[in-house]
Order: sequence, then C-alpha cells, then structure tokens
Amino acid sequence: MTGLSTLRQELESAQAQALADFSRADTPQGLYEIRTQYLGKKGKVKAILKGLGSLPPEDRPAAGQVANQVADALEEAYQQRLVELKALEARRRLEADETDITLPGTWSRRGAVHPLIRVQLEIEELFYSMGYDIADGPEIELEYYNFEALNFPPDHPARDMQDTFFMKSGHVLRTHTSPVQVRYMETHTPPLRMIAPGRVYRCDSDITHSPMFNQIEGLVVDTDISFRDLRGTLEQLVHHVFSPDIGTRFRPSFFPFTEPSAEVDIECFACHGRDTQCRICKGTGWIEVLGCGMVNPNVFRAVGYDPETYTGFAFGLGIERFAMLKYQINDIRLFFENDIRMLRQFR
Ligand code: FA5
Repeated sequence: MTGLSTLRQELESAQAQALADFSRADTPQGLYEIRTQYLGKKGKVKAILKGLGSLPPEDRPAAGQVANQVADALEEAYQQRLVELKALEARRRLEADETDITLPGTWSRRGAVHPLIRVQLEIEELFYSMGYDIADGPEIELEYYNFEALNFPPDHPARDMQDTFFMKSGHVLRTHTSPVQVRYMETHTPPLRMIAPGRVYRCDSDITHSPMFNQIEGLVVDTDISFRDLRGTLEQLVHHVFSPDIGTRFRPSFFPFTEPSAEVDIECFACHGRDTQCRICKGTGWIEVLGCGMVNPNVFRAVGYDPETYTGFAFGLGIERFAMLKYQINDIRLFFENDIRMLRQFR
C-alpha cells in the first residue's frame, strides 16, 4: 500500500469515527469537545496530516485534497448535529418549564367592596343617573366655609351642635360636607345639581357615633325649586337604597343653612311600628336618616347668588347610618375595625 492510500484510509476511518462520535453527543458542549478532538490544532485529523510531509511530492496534492474533503465533511456534520442538539436542548428546557395544568392551583380569596363604599356607590349611581355632578372639597376646612358662609352666626351656640375639632391654625376638621355646597356655588352658576360624598369629623363617639364618619351632601339650585322637589328626590333616594315600599316622614328641624329645615325619618323596616320594644326604632316606628331643607337666602348671599331669583334645596346624610340600617349592623365601630369576619359577609 502506498503512503497516499494509507493516509487516505486513516483520514476516512477518522471521519467515520468522528461521525459516529458526533451522533452520540447529546449536548452542544459535548459535541464541541468531540469536534476539537478531530478538527482542533491537536486533533486527530491534524495529527494524520503531519504524515503528509513524508509522502512523495507528487502525492501531496491528492492527499491535501482528501484531507480538505474530510475536514469539510466533518465541519458540515458538526454544524448539522449542532442544530439538532440545540433544538433538542430547547425542547428539554420547555418541557422542564411546562405548566402542569393538572397540579392544584394557588387559591386566592375573593375580595369584597366595603359596606360603606357599597352604599356610597349605590347613592352616587342614583344621583349620577339623575344628572347630578359629583363634587369634592377639603377635609381640613376654613371656619368660614364650615360655619360663617353657612349662616352660623359667630360665637353662636349652633357651632357646638357639631362638636368641632378646632385647629390652632384657624382651620377646623370639617364637621359636615355642607361646606362643599358653598365652594361649589362659588365656582358654578345655576342651574346646578351636585352631590358631595366625603369624610367628616366630630368630637363624638359611641355605638352609633364615630369621630370620623362619612356624609353625602346634596344641592340643587334653579329658579323654581320647591320643597316638593326635595321631597320627591329624597323619597326616591330612600326607595333606591332601602325598598320601594318604605314610607318616609318629614319632621320640622333646624339648620342655620336651610329654611325651612327638616329631618327625614323612614318607616322602621324591622317592626313597621308594631313592636314597642323594637331595638332599631326604639318602639317609635320611625328611624331618622338625614337632614335637609330649602337653602337659606343668607347662604345664597354669601356666594353672590340673588335669593330673589334662585331657590334650592340641600340635604346631608350619614353613610354609616344608612349602611347600619340597610345591613342591620348595630355598632358603628365595626365599619372601621377591619374585622375580616364582618367584611367577609359582604362578598
Ligand atoms: C348635618 O351635618 C347637616 N350638614 C346636614 C344637612 C345638609 C342639613 C344640608 C340640611 C341641608 P347632622 O348633624 O344631623 O346634619 O348630620 C347628618 C347625618 O350625619 C345624621 O343624620 C347622622 O346620620 C350622621 N351623623 C352625625 N353625627 C355622626 C357621627 N358622629 N357618627 C356617624 N354619623 C353621624
């Protein structure tokens, strides 16, 4: 056998062995190492080619050609196997990451809307559908807006009606949402319709009174608003929140910012006036739910409206009072204690 054919055989058997090794490789890294064993600087093909120098000069071109063919074939086989192994590796990774939809899931508890927010949204929804604007105002309020502009005379005991938290700065924590009426009228011209929900503060605490609670104010001003409009609107409110068959009663009352003023009672839905021991209405058959009245001309004057041209009505309700009645909650503090057992009932 000539040197050339020996070299050719050696190269071909190295090629066959390399191809077998390539197909056994199962990672791109392992494959690369095998490639280096054959095609690297110290690899088998290079070692065989070292024998090239000992061949007769006329055989060297043919031997070089065979060597190149083997090197090319191995490189091509390497690239092909590399593509396969990369695809295999990607599939393995995907399979390892795959979501097993048969595993039990992580259970997340459903939240619930807080009963106060529920009642607030219900009321907002009603008034919004009747074309009312929803307004807002500051909780830290000037005495002017909380009292003076609402026709509370200076140093008048009426200010004590509301157990005010006074601040050194001359501000107060607003005791009701009525100041929003004044602020709203200052920036709008009639005709207007608005409600203003918000937090208010009073130095007052027992099972039906909280130092921080929520009110919704309502205000309508136009050229011919009457007490009938007020009555119809509030009856609609009571029917919407409680029940269409609940009766209402308007009782004369006093607020410096309305004249005449009234308090609205609803029929006791627990005993309908039949239980003299009823805990809800205390045997009277009626439950007080809000204050209201026709806007006092002095309030119109404070905001620059002509009381000869305009009339209006206003009302203010406690959201906690509504929610306590609606859901039969007997202690106002339950709204603010975040006791999960109570809140869960509103899911
Ligand atoms: C007022 O606050 C008037 N601004 C309402 C008003 C507006 C009248 C517009 C006329 C025109 P009163 O002080 O009655 O009114 O409070 C209104 C409602 O707030 C009460 O009916 C009651 O439901 C609720 N409320 C009063 N004090 C507390 C308290 N400490 N905790 C929880 N709710 C309260």
